[in-house]
Amino acid sequence: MAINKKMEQAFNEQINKEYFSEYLYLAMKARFADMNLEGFVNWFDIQVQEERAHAEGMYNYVLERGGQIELFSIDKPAIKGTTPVEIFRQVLEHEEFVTSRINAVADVADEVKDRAALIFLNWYIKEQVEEEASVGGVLAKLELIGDDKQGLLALDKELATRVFNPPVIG
Ligand code: OFO
Repeated sequence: MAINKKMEQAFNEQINKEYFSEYLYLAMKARFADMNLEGFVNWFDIQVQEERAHAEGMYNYVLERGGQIELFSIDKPAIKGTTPVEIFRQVLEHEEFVTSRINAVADVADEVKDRAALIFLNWYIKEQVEEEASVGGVLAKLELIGDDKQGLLALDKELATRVFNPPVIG
């Protein structure tokens, strides 16, 4: 069954949000490179790859359903803060926003009674729980560390160990 036009539009808009996330994290990665915090750079590098995988997962799904891809312009990312803790507050805020957008796409699937899309979107709904937990974990540590440089370096070391596992979506 061909994908409903409203559903297709919701997916296309979400693909843009995922690419925007990739762009935002790419910009943030550079900020941490400027601060010589290589572990954070690694963390953002993986985040960038994950966001691209999220976008591609939806892209492939729309095509699989016989829908049309429409790519929109990607907004220029604006980083609000300058310190690691300020940047991570923005990351959490952004992930909460993305969660609300994914839920909105699921609402459309509900509305047009697209059960296959709902099942597909379940992966993203669960992924957002993980995204918020992982970002929230780093933010909590940064809040705890405060101005302690040793603590920041220890966290940087920890984040250097993060590895990219290509997600199996759907
Ligand atoms: Fe795609 O999860 Fe973050 O934004």
